[in-house]
Amino acid sequence: QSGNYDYDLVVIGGGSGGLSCAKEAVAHGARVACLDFVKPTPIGTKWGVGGTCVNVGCIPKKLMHQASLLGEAVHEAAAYGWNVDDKIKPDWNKLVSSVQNHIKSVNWVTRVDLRDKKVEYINGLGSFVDPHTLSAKLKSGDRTITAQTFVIAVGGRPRYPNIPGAVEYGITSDDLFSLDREPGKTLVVGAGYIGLECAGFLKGLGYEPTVMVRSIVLRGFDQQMANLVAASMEERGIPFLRKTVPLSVEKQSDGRLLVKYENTETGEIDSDVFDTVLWAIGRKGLVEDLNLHNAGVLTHKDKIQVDCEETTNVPHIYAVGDIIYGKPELTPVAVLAGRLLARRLYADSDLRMDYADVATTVFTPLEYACVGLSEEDAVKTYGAEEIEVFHGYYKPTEFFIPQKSVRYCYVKAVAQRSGEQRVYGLHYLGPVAGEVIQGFAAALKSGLTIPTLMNTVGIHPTTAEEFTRLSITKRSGLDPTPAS
Ligand code: FAD
Ligand code: NA7
Repeated sequence: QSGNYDYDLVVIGGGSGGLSCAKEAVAHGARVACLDFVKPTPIGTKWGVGGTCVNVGCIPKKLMHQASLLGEAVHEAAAYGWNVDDKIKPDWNKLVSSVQNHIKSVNWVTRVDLRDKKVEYINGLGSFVDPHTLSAKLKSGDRTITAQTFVIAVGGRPRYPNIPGAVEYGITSDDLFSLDREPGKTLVVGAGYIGLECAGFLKGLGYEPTVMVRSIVLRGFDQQMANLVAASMEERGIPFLRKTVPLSVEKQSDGRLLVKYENTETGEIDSDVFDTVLWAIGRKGLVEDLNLHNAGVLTHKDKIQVDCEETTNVPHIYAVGDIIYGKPELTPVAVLAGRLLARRLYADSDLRMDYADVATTVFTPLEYACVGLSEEDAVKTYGAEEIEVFHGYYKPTEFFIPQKSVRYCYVKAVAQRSGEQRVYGLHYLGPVAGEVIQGFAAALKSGLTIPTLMNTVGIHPTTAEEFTRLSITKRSGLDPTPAS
Protein backbone atom coordinates (compact mmCIF):
# COMPACT_ATOMS: atom_id res chain seq x y z
CA GLN A 1 0.00 0.00 0.00
CA SER A 2 2.95 2.33 0.49
CA GLY A 3 3.94 2.31 -3.18
CA ASN A 4 7.52 3.35 -3.60
CA TYR A 5 7.93 4.83 -0.15
CA ASP A 6 10.40 3.45 2.41
CA TYR A 7 7.66 3.25 5.05
CA ASP A 8 3.90 3.34 5.34
CA LEU A 9 4.25 5.63 8.34
CA VAL A 10 7.01 7.76 9.79
CA VAL A 11 6.36 9.14 13.27
CA ILE A 12 8.48 12.17 14.21
CA GLY A 13 8.96 12.18 17.98
CA GLY A 14 9.38 9.19 20.28
CA GLY A 15 7.45 10.47 23.28
CA SER A 16 4.06 9.60 24.73
CA GLY A 17 2.05 10.25 21.56
CA GLY A 18 4.58 9.14 18.95
CA LEU A 19 5.41 5.80 20.58
CA SER A 20 1.80 4.82 21.13
CA CYS A 21 0.92 5.69 17.54
CA ALA A 22 3.95 3.85 16.09
CA LYS A 23 3.36 0.67 18.11
CA GLU A 24 -0.36 0.56 17.33
CA ALA A 25 0.29 1.11 13.61
CA VAL A 26 2.76 -1.79 13.50
CA ALA A 27 0.26 -3.99 15.33
CA HIS A 28 -2.12 -3.41 12.42
CA GLY A 29 0.43 -4.32 9.77
CA ALA A 30 2.01 -0.98 8.84
CA ARG A 31 5.75 -0.57 8.18
CA VAL A 32 6.75 2.10 10.64
CA ALA A 33 9.80 4.14 11.62
CA CYS A 34 9.90 6.41 14.64
CA LEU A 35 12.44 9.24 14.94
CA ASP A 36 13.42 10.66 18.27
CA PHE A 37 16.09 13.22 19.00
CA VAL A 38 16.75 15.34 22.08
CA LYS A 39 18.75 18.54 21.83
CA PRO A 40 20.73 19.19 25.03
CA THR A 41 19.65 22.04 27.32
CA PRO A 42 21.84 25.16 27.58
CA ILE A 43 23.67 23.57 30.54
CA GLY A 44 24.09 20.30 28.63
CA THR A 45 21.39 18.05 30.10
CA LYS A 46 20.24 15.35 27.68
CA TRP A 47 18.31 12.10 27.90
CA GLY A 48 17.16 8.99 26.07
CA VAL A 49 14.11 7.78 24.18
CA GLY A 50 10.60 8.11 25.59
CA GLY A 51 10.00 11.86 25.47
CA THR A 52 9.18 14.40 28.12
CA CYS A 53 6.95 12.34 30.41
CA VAL A 54 9.45 9.59 31.10
CA ASN A 55 12.64 11.64 31.15
CA VAL A 56 11.91 15.16 32.34
CA GLY A 57 8.19 15.27 33.11
CA CYS A 58 5.53 13.21 34.84
CA ILE A 59 7.76 10.39 36.04
CA PRO A 60 10.69 12.22 37.70
CA LYS A 61 8.23 14.84 38.96
CA LYS A 62 6.03 12.20 40.63
CA LEU A 63 9.07 10.49 42.15
CA MET A 64 10.37 13.72 43.65
CA HIS A 65 6.88 14.57 44.89
CA GLN A 66 6.76 11.14 46.52
CA ALA A 67 10.19 11.73 48.11
CA SER A 68 8.86 14.95 49.56
CA LEU A 69 5.65 13.30 50.85
CA LEU A 70 7.72 10.55 52.47
CA GLY A 71 9.69 13.15 54.43
CA GLU A 72 6.39 14.53 55.68
CA ALA A 73 5.19 11.02 56.52
CA VAL A 74 8.28 10.31 58.60
CA HIS A 75 7.53 13.35 60.74
CA GLU A 76 3.89 12.24 61.08
CA ALA A 77 5.03 8.73 61.99
CA ALA A 78 6.40 10.03 65.29
CA ALA A 79 2.92 11.16 66.29
CA TYR A 80 1.65 7.66 65.45
CA GLY A 81 4.16 6.09 67.84
CA TRP A 82 7.13 5.33 65.62
CA ASN A 83 10.48 6.11 67.15
CA VAL A 84 12.01 8.21 64.40
CA ASP A 85 14.87 10.61 64.36
CA ASP A 86 13.26 14.00 63.93
CA LYS A 87 16.39 15.39 62.32
CA ILE A 88 15.98 13.37 59.13
CA LYS A 89 17.47 15.00 56.06
CA PRO A 90 17.31 14.12 52.38
CA ASP A 91 20.35 13.25 50.28
CA TRP A 92 19.74 15.10 46.99
CA ASN A 93 22.40 13.23 45.03
CA LYS A 94 21.03 9.88 46.15
CA LEU A 95 17.50 10.93 45.22
CA VAL A 96 18.68 12.11 41.78
CA SER A 97 20.56 8.90 41.15
CA SER A 98 17.58 6.74 42.19
CA VAL A 99 15.29 8.75 39.92
CA GLN A 100 17.76 8.68 37.01
CA ASN A 101 18.34 4.92 37.40
CA HIS A 102 14.62 4.35 37.13
CA ILE A 103 14.45 6.54 34.02
CA LYS A 104 17.37 4.66 32.39
CA SER A 105 15.59 1.39 33.01
CA VAL A 106 12.44 2.76 31.36
CA ASN A 107 14.57 3.98 28.38
CA TRP A 108 15.97 0.48 28.06
CA VAL A 109 12.56 -1.21 28.23
CA THR A 110 11.28 1.23 25.60
CA ARG A 111 14.12 0.37 23.20
CA VAL A 112 13.54 -3.37 23.67
CA ASP A 113 9.79 -2.96 23.23
CA LEU A 114 10.28 -1.06 19.95
CA ARG A 115 12.63 -3.75 18.67
CA ASP A 116 10.25 -6.56 19.68
CA LYS A 117 7.29 -4.81 18.10
CA LYS A 118 9.31 -4.12 14.93
CA VAL A 119 9.10 -0.35 14.99
CA GLU A 120 12.30 0.96 13.46
CA TYR A 121 13.74 3.45 15.95
CA ILE A 122 15.91 6.15 14.42
CA ASN A 123 17.85 8.39 16.79
CA GLY A 124 17.81 11.40 14.49
CA LEU A 125 16.39 14.91 14.17
CA GLY A 126 13.75 14.96 11.45
CA SER A 127 13.03 17.81 9.06
CA PHE A 128 10.87 17.81 5.93
CA VAL A 129 12.44 17.99 2.48
CA ASP A 130 9.11 17.72 0.64
CA PRO A 131 5.63 16.46 1.62
CA HIS A 132 6.69 12.79 1.46
CA THR A 133 10.40 13.08 2.29
CA LEU A 134 12.16 13.60 5.58
CA SER A 135 15.80 14.23 6.26
CA ALA A 136 17.03 12.65 9.51
CA LYS A 137 20.16 14.14 11.06
CA LEU A 138 21.98 11.20 12.65
CA LYS A 139 25.29 11.02 14.52
CA SER A 140 26.66 9.22 11.47
CA GLY A 141 25.39 11.78 8.93
CA ASP A 142 22.12 12.54 7.18
CA ARG A 143 19.61 9.94 6.01
CA THR A 144 16.70 10.54 3.67
CA ILE A 145 13.47 8.73 4.44
CA THR A 146 10.25 8.65 2.47
CA ALA A 147 6.81 7.69 3.72
CA GLN A 148 3.22 7.68 2.61
CA THR A 149 1.98 9.11 5.90
CA PHE A 150 3.59 11.20 8.66
CA VAL A 151 2.60 11.78 12.26
CA ILE A 152 4.20 14.77 13.96
CA ALA A 153 4.55 14.18 17.71
CA VAL A 154 7.50 16.40 18.59
CA GLY A 155 6.11 17.87 21.82
CA GLY A 156 7.62 20.97 23.39
CA ARG A 157 10.41 22.34 25.55
CA PRO A 158 10.49 24.93 28.35
CA ARG A 159 10.73 28.60 27.46
CA TYR A 160 13.33 31.02 28.80
CA PRO A 161 12.45 34.66 29.44
CA ASN A 162 14.15 37.26 27.30
CA ILE A 163 16.12 38.96 30.10
CA PRO A 164 19.86 39.21 30.81
CA GLY A 165 21.33 36.09 32.40
CA ALA A 166 18.23 33.90 31.88
CA VAL A 167 19.84 31.26 29.68
CA GLU A 168 23.36 31.45 31.20
CA TYR A 169 22.32 31.09 34.83
CA GLY A 170 18.77 29.76 34.95
CA ILE A 171 17.62 26.16 34.64
CA THR A 172 14.29 24.57 33.74
CA SER A 173 12.45 21.37 34.59
CA ASP A 174 14.60 19.78 31.84
CA ASP A 175 17.61 20.14 34.19
CA LEU A 176 16.12 19.95 37.68
CA PHE A 177 15.53 16.20 37.95
CA SER A 178 19.17 15.41 37.16
CA LEU A 179 20.81 18.41 38.82
CA ASP A 180 24.23 17.40 40.15
CA ARG A 181 24.07 19.74 43.14
CA GLU A 182 21.47 20.59 45.77
CA PRO A 183 19.05 23.24 44.47
CA GLY A 184 19.25 25.21 47.74
CA LYS A 185 17.33 28.46 47.90
CA THR A 186 15.38 28.45 44.65
CA LEU A 187 13.42 31.09 42.80
CA VAL A 188 10.67 29.39 40.81
CA VAL A 189 9.43 31.79 38.14
CA GLY A 190 5.94 30.93 36.89
CA ALA A 191 2.80 29.81 38.69
CA GLY A 192 1.52 27.23 36.24
CA TYR A 193 1.31 23.65 37.39
CA ILE A 194 4.95 22.85 36.71
CA GLY A 195 6.16 25.82 38.78
CA LEU A 196 3.89 24.99 41.70
CA GLU A 197 4.74 21.28 41.65
CA CYS A 198 8.49 21.95 41.61
CA ALA A 199 8.22 24.54 44.40
CA GLY A 200 6.12 22.06 46.39
CA PHE A 201 8.55 19.15 46.31
CA LEU A 202 11.58 21.39 46.82
CA LYS A 203 9.99 22.69 50.03
CA GLY A 204 9.17 19.16 51.16
CA LEU A 205 12.80 18.17 50.57
CA GLY A 206 13.95 20.97 52.86
CA TYR A 207 15.01 23.62 50.37
CA GLU A 208 13.69 27.16 50.27
CA PRO A 209 11.62 27.83 47.16
CA THR A 210 9.95 31.16 46.39
CA VAL A 211 7.29 31.33 43.68
CA MET A 212 7.21 34.39 41.42
CA VAL A 213 3.71 35.03 40.05
CA ARG A 214 3.26 37.36 37.08
CA SER A 215 -0.55 37.55 37.18
CA ILE A 216 -2.68 34.71 38.53
CA VAL A 217 -1.94 31.24 39.85
CA LEU A 218 -2.79 28.18 37.72
CA ARG A 219 -4.29 29.98 34.74
CA GLY A 220 -6.90 27.80 33.08
CA PHE A 221 -7.85 26.01 36.29
CA ASP A 222 -10.82 26.82 38.56
CA GLN A 223 -9.58 29.97 40.29
CA GLN A 224 -11.16 29.28 43.68
CA MET A 225 -9.29 25.97 43.76
CA ALA A 226 -6.11 27.59 42.39
CA ASN A 227 -6.14 30.16 45.18
CA LEU A 228 -6.68 27.44 47.79
CA VAL A 229 -3.68 25.52 46.35
CA ALA A 230 -1.54 28.67 46.63
CA ALA A 231 -2.78 29.39 50.15
CA SER A 232 -1.99 25.83 51.24
CA MET A 233 1.56 26.28 49.90
CA GLU A 234 1.98 29.63 51.64
CA GLU A 235 0.78 28.00 54.87
CA ARG A 236 3.66 25.53 54.48
CA GLY A 237 6.12 28.41 54.28
CA ILE A 238 6.53 28.91 50.53
CA PRO A 239 6.53 32.67 49.81
CA PHE A 240 4.69 33.92 46.72
CA LEU A 241 5.97 37.12 45.11
CA ARG A 242 2.81 38.37 43.44
CA LYS A 243 2.43 40.62 40.41
CA THR A 244 6.16 40.34 39.92
CA VAL A 245 8.35 39.75 36.88
CA PRO A 246 12.07 39.05 36.74
CA LEU A 247 14.37 41.69 35.21
CA SER A 248 17.83 40.12 35.27
CA VAL A 249 19.99 37.36 36.71
CA GLU A 250 23.63 37.99 37.57
CA LYS A 251 26.20 35.64 38.99
CA GLN A 252 27.90 36.99 42.10
CA SER A 253 31.54 36.35 42.97
CA ASP A 254 30.41 33.70 45.50
CA GLY A 255 28.61 31.84 42.70
CA ARG A 256 25.12 32.68 43.96
CA LEU A 257 22.56 34.34 41.69
CA LEU A 258 21.38 37.89 42.15
CA VAL A 259 17.90 38.31 40.70
CA LYS A 260 16.38 41.73 40.12
CA TYR A 261 12.63 41.89 39.77
CA GLU A 262 9.80 44.34 39.46
CA ASN A 263 6.39 44.57 41.00
CA THR A 264 4.21 45.37 38.00
CA GLU A 265 1.55 47.08 40.11
CA THR A 266 3.73 49.42 42.14
CA GLY A 267 6.69 49.63 39.76
CA GLU A 268 8.93 48.88 42.72
CA ILE A 269 12.21 47.16 41.87
CA ASP A 270 13.74 44.74 44.33
CA SER A 271 16.32 41.96 44.36
CA ASP A 272 17.29 38.81 46.22
CA VAL A 273 20.02 36.19 46.05
CA PHE A 274 19.30 32.55 45.20
CA ASP A 275 21.25 29.34 44.63
CA THR A 276 19.00 28.28 41.75
CA VAL A 277 16.63 30.06 39.38
CA LEU A 278 14.06 27.75 37.79
CA TRP A 279 12.10 29.01 34.80
CA ALA A 280 8.62 27.45 34.67
CA ILE A 281 7.04 30.02 32.40
CA GLY A 282 5.44 27.67 29.89
CA ARG A 283 6.56 25.53 26.98
CA LYS A 284 7.04 26.11 23.27
CA GLY A 285 6.18 23.66 20.53
CA LEU A 286 9.16 22.22 18.63
CA VAL A 287 8.07 23.22 15.14
CA GLU A 288 11.25 25.08 14.14
CA ASP A 289 13.52 22.16 13.20
CA LEU A 290 10.80 20.44 11.17
CA ASN A 291 11.00 22.76 8.14
CA LEU A 292 7.25 22.40 7.87
CA HIS A 293 7.06 24.85 4.95
CA ASN A 294 8.77 22.20 2.79
CA ALA A 295 5.76 19.96 3.42
CA GLY A 296 3.22 22.77 3.23
CA VAL A 297 2.10 22.29 6.86
CA LEU A 298 0.87 25.51 8.49
CA THR A 299 1.69 26.43 12.07
CA HIS A 300 -0.34 28.40 14.57
CA LYS A 301 1.99 30.27 16.96
CA ASP A 302 4.48 27.50 17.76
CA LYS A 303 1.87 24.75 17.45
CA ILE A 304 0.06 22.87 14.71
CA GLN A 305 -3.67 23.10 14.24
CA VAL A 306 -5.45 19.84 13.46
CA ASP A 307 -9.04 18.85 12.72
CA CYS A 308 -11.13 16.36 14.72
CA GLU A 309 -9.14 13.47 13.19
CA GLU A 310 -5.73 15.02 14.01
CA THR A 311 -5.16 15.88 10.34
CA THR A 312 -3.09 18.99 9.56
CA ASN A 313 -3.85 21.14 6.52
CA VAL A 314 -1.90 18.52 4.49
CA PRO A 315 -4.09 15.40 4.23
CA HIS A 316 -1.38 12.74 4.74
CA ILE A 317 0.34 14.57 7.62
CA TYR A 318 -1.14 14.30 11.12
CA ALA A 319 -0.15 15.63 14.54
CA VAL A 320 -0.78 14.41 18.11
CA GLY A 321 0.26 15.34 21.63
CA ASP A 322 1.64 18.59 23.02
CA ILE A 323 2.42 19.96 19.56
CA ILE A 324 -1.24 20.37 18.64
CA TYR A 325 -2.87 23.69 19.32
CA GLY A 326 -5.49 24.21 22.00
CA LYS A 327 -5.68 20.77 23.61
CA PRO A 328 -4.66 19.50 27.08
CA GLU A 329 -0.90 18.91 27.28
CA LEU A 330 -0.99 15.62 29.15
CA THR A 331 0.56 12.21 28.56
CA PRO A 332 -2.62 10.11 28.54
CA VAL A 333 -4.15 12.54 26.03
CA ALA A 334 -1.16 12.11 23.68
CA VAL A 335 -1.15 8.33 24.17
CA LEU A 336 -4.84 7.81 23.42
CA ALA A 337 -4.87 10.27 20.50
CA GLY A 338 -1.85 8.48 18.96
CA ARG A 339 -3.39 5.04 19.39
CA LEU A 340 -6.81 6.01 18.02
CA LEU A 341 -5.17 7.73 15.04
CA ALA A 342 -3.19 4.57 14.18
CA ARG A 343 -6.40 2.52 14.39
CA ARG A 344 -8.19 4.90 12.05
CA LEU A 345 -5.27 4.78 9.63
CA TYR A 346 -4.60 1.03 9.65
CA ALA A 347 -7.47 -0.83 11.35
CA ASP A 348 -10.69 0.47 9.78
CA SER A 349 -11.65 2.26 12.96
CA ASP A 350 -13.57 5.52 12.94
CA LEU A 351 -13.24 6.27 16.63
CA ARG A 352 -12.04 9.82 17.30
CA MET A 353 -10.24 11.24 20.28
CA ASP A 354 -12.55 12.97 22.74
CA TYR A 355 -10.60 15.84 24.33
CA ALA A 356 -13.47 16.84 26.65
CA ASP A 357 -13.63 16.12 30.37
CA VAL A 358 -10.01 15.01 30.73
CA ALA A 359 -9.15 14.60 34.41
CA THR A 360 -5.88 15.99 35.70
CA THR A 361 -3.94 16.43 38.92
CA VAL A 362 -1.62 19.13 40.19
CA PHE A 363 0.88 17.33 42.42
CA THR A 364 1.41 20.12 44.94
CA PRO A 365 2.04 19.13 48.61
CA LEU A 366 -1.73 19.17 49.11
CA GLU A 367 -2.80 17.76 45.76
CA TYR A 368 -5.50 19.17 43.53
CA ALA A 369 -7.38 17.09 40.99
CA CYS A 370 -10.32 17.96 38.80
CA VAL A 371 -12.43 16.76 35.93
CA GLY A 372 -14.86 18.69 33.75
CA LEU A 373 -15.66 22.37 33.94
CA SER A 374 -14.30 24.94 36.34
CA GLU A 375 -16.94 26.97 38.17
CA GLU A 376 -16.20 30.03 36.03
CA ASP A 377 -16.39 28.08 32.76
CA ALA A 378 -19.69 26.49 33.83
CA VAL A 379 -21.10 29.94 34.62
CA LYS A 380 -19.77 31.29 31.31
CA THR A 381 -21.29 28.37 29.37
CA TYR A 382 -24.67 28.02 31.08
CA GLY A 383 -25.20 31.28 33.03
CA ALA A 384 -24.94 31.77 36.80
CA GLU A 385 -28.66 31.11 37.33
CA GLU A 386 -28.36 27.64 35.76
CA ILE A 387 -25.44 26.48 37.89
CA GLU A 388 -25.50 25.01 41.40
CA VAL A 389 -22.23 24.54 43.26
CA PHE A 390 -22.12 22.01 46.09
CA HIS A 391 -19.11 22.35 48.33
CA GLY A 392 -17.57 21.54 51.67
CA TYR A 393 -14.38 21.56 53.69
CA TYR A 394 -13.51 18.25 55.34
CA LYS A 395 -11.09 16.73 57.83
CA PRO A 396 -9.21 13.62 56.73
CA THR A 397 -9.22 11.12 59.62
CA GLU A 398 -5.50 10.49 59.34
CA PHE A 399 -4.70 14.21 59.74
CA PHE A 400 -5.92 14.34 63.37
CA ILE A 401 -3.15 12.46 65.18
CA PRO A 402 -0.22 14.35 63.61
CA GLN A 403 -2.34 17.53 63.79
CA LYS A 404 -1.87 18.33 60.13
CA SER A 405 -3.62 21.39 58.82
CA VAL A 406 -7.06 20.59 57.40
CA ARG A 407 -7.70 24.20 56.47
CA TYR A 408 -7.53 23.68 52.73
CA CYS A 409 -9.07 20.21 52.37
CA TYR A 410 -12.03 21.06 50.19
CA VAL A 411 -14.31 19.49 47.57
CA LYS A 412 -16.84 20.94 45.20
CA ALA A 413 -19.21 19.72 42.53
CA VAL A 414 -20.32 22.13 39.80
CA ALA A 415 -23.71 21.03 38.49
CA GLN A 416 -26.78 21.87 36.49
CA ARG A 417 -29.24 23.65 38.79
CA SER A 418 -32.48 22.24 37.39
CA GLY A 419 -33.59 19.21 35.38
CA GLU A 420 -31.55 16.07 35.92
CA GLN A 421 -28.83 18.05 37.76
CA ARG A 422 -26.02 16.88 35.57
CA VAL A 423 -22.55 17.18 37.14
CA TYR A 424 -20.35 19.41 34.96
CA GLY A 425 -17.20 19.49 37.07
CA LEU A 426 -15.64 17.92 40.16
CA HIS A 427 -12.83 19.51 42.12
CA TYR A 428 -10.87 18.00 44.99
CA LEU A 429 -8.07 19.38 47.15
CA GLY A 430 -6.54 16.83 49.50
CA PRO A 431 -4.41 13.70 49.72
CA VAL A 432 -3.96 11.32 46.76
CA ALA A 433 -6.07 13.57 44.56
CA GLY A 434 -5.38 11.74 41.29
CA GLU A 435 -6.47 8.41 42.75
CA VAL A 436 -9.66 10.01 44.05
CA ILE A 437 -10.68 11.78 40.82
CA GLN A 438 -9.86 9.07 38.27
CA GLY A 439 -12.96 6.97 38.99
CA PHE A 440 -15.19 10.02 39.26
CA ALA A 441 -13.93 11.01 35.79
CA ALA A 442 -15.49 7.84 34.36
CA ALA A 443 -18.72 8.63 36.25
CA LEU A 444 -18.78 12.19 34.91
CA LYS A 445 -18.18 10.97 31.36
CA SER A 446 -21.07 8.52 31.86
CA GLY A 447 -23.48 11.35 32.69
CA LEU A 448 -23.22 11.57 36.48
CA THR A 449 -26.00 13.57 38.18
CA ILE A 450 -26.23 15.09 41.65
CA PRO A 451 -28.99 12.63 42.74
CA THR A 452 -26.77 9.69 41.67
CA LEU A 453 -23.82 11.16 43.57
CA MET A 454 -25.99 11.63 46.69
CA ASN A 455 -27.29 8.09 46.28
CA THR A 456 -23.80 6.64 46.13
CA VAL A 457 -22.71 5.05 49.39
CA GLY A 458 -19.32 6.32 50.46
CA ILE A 459 -16.33 4.26 51.52
CA HIS A 460 -15.59 5.15 55.11
CA PRO A 461 -13.19 6.49 56.28
CA THR A 462 -11.79 7.94 53.07
CA THR A 463 -11.48 11.43 51.67
CA ALA A 464 -13.12 10.41 48.37
CA GLU A 465 -16.37 9.80 50.26
CA GLU A 466 -16.64 13.56 50.76
CA PHE A 467 -18.12 13.75 47.25
CA THR A 468 -21.00 11.57 48.38
CA ARG A 469 -21.63 13.77 51.41
CA LEU A 470 -21.90 17.11 49.62
CA SER A 471 -25.09 18.82 50.73
CA ILE A 472 -24.35 22.53 51.07
CA THR A 473 -24.78 24.77 48.06
CA LYS A 474 -22.86 28.01 47.66
CA ARG A 475 -26.15 29.71 46.88
CA SER A 476 -27.52 28.79 50.34
CA GLY A 477 -24.76 30.81 52.00
CA LEU A 478 -24.46 28.11 54.68
CA ASP A 479 -21.08 27.54 56.33
CA PRO A 480 -19.23 24.79 54.41
CA THR A 481 -16.80 24.02 57.25
CA PRO A 482 -17.42 20.82 59.22
CA ALA A 483 -18.61 21.05 62.83
CA SER A 484 -15.92 18.86 64.39
P1 FAD B 1 7.04 14.45 24.10
O1 FAD B 1 6.81 13.46 25.17
O2 FAD B 1 7.66 15.75 24.49
O3 FAD B 1 7.93 13.73 22.97
C1 FAD B 1 8.40 14.39 21.84
C2 FAD B 1 9.74 13.82 21.46
O4 FAD B 1 10.06 14.23 20.13
C3 FAD B 1 10.86 14.31 22.34
O5 FAD B 1 11.70 13.25 22.71
C4 FAD B 1 11.59 15.30 21.45
O6 FAD B 1 12.94 15.48 21.82
C5 FAD B 1 11.43 14.64 20.11
N1 FAD B 1 11.61 15.56 18.96
C6 FAD B 1 11.30 16.87 18.89
N2 FAD B 1 11.57 17.35 17.66
C7 FAD B 1 12.05 16.31 16.95
C8 FAD B 1 12.49 16.18 15.60
N3 FAD B 1 12.46 17.21 14.75
N4 FAD B 1 12.94 14.97 15.21
C9 FAD B 1 12.99 13.92 16.05
N5 FAD B 1 12.56 13.98 17.32
C10 FAD B 1 12.09 15.16 17.77
N6 FAD B 1 1.50 15.03 31.90
C11 FAD B 1 0.68 14.25 32.63
O7 FAD B 1 -0.23 13.64 32.08
N7 FAD B 1 0.85 14.10 33.98
C12 FAD B 1 1.83 14.73 34.65
O8 FAD B 1 1.96 14.58 35.87
C13 FAD B 1 2.73 15.55 33.90
N8 FAD B 1 3.76 16.16 34.52
C14 FAD B 1 4.66 16.88 33.78
C15 FAD B 1 5.71 17.47 34.44
C16 FAD B 1 6.63 18.21 33.75
C17 FAD B 1 7.81 18.84 34.47
C18 FAD B 1 6.48 18.37 32.33
C19 FAD B 1 7.49 19.17 31.55
C20 FAD B 1 5.42 17.80 31.67
C21 FAD B 1 4.49 17.05 32.39
N9 FAD B 1 3.38 16.45 31.76
C22 FAD B 1 2.53 15.68 32.51
C23 FAD B 1 3.12 16.63 30.32
C24 FAD B 1 3.59 15.43 29.49
O9 FAD B 1 4.94 15.16 29.77
C25 FAD B 1 3.38 15.74 28.02
O10 FAD B 1 2.03 16.08 27.80
C26 FAD B 1 3.72 14.56 27.11
O11 FAD B 1 5.04 14.13 27.31
C27 FAD B 1 3.50 14.95 25.65
O12 FAD B 1 3.85 13.89 24.80
P2 FAD B 1 4.24 14.14 23.28
O13 FAD B 1 4.35 12.80 22.67
O14 FAD B 1 3.36 15.15 22.67
O15 FAD B 1 5.69 14.85 23.35
P1 NA7 C 1 1.92 27.33 32.02
O1 NA7 C 1 0.83 26.51 32.57
O2 NA7 C 1 1.77 27.94 30.66
O3 NA7 C 1 2.28 28.45 33.08
C1 NA7 C 1 3.30 29.37 32.86
C2 NA7 C 1 3.40 30.31 34.04
O4 NA7 C 1 4.49 31.21 33.84
C3 NA7 C 1 2.17 31.16 34.21
O5 NA7 C 1 1.97 31.37 35.60
C4 NA7 C 1 2.56 32.44 33.48
O6 NA7 C 1 1.91 33.57 33.97
C5 NA7 C 1 4.03 32.54 33.82
N1 NA7 C 1 4.80 33.28 32.84
C6 NA7 C 1 4.78 33.16 31.50
N2 NA7 C 1 5.68 33.97 30.93
C7 NA7 C 1 6.29 34.62 31.93
C8 NA7 C 1 7.34 35.57 31.98
N3 NA7 C 1 7.91 36.02 30.86
N4 NA7 C 1 7.73 36.03 33.19
C9 NA7 C 1 7.14 35.58 34.31
N5 NA7 C 1 6.17 34.67 34.34
C10 NA7 C 1 5.74 34.19 33.16
O7 NA7 C 1 3.30 26.56 31.95
P2 NA7 C 1 3.92 25.35 32.73
O8 NA7 C 1 5.38 25.46 32.48
O9 NA7 C 1 3.47 25.25 34.13
O10 NA7 C 1 3.31 24.13 31.95
C11 NA7 C 1 3.42 24.10 30.54
C12 NA7 C 1 2.43 23.19 29.97
O11 NA7 C 1 2.83 21.86 30.27
C13 NA7 C 1 1.05 23.43 30.51
O12 NA7 C 1 0.24 23.96 29.51
C14 NA7 C 1 0.62 22.06 30.99
O13 NA7 C 1 -0.60 21.65 30.42
C15 NA7 C 1 1.75 21.11 30.61
P3 NA7 C 1 0.57 34.18 33.26
O14 NA7 C 1 -0.57 33.43 33.83
O15 NA7 C 1 0.73 33.97 31.77
O16 NA7 C 1 0.61 35.62 33.64
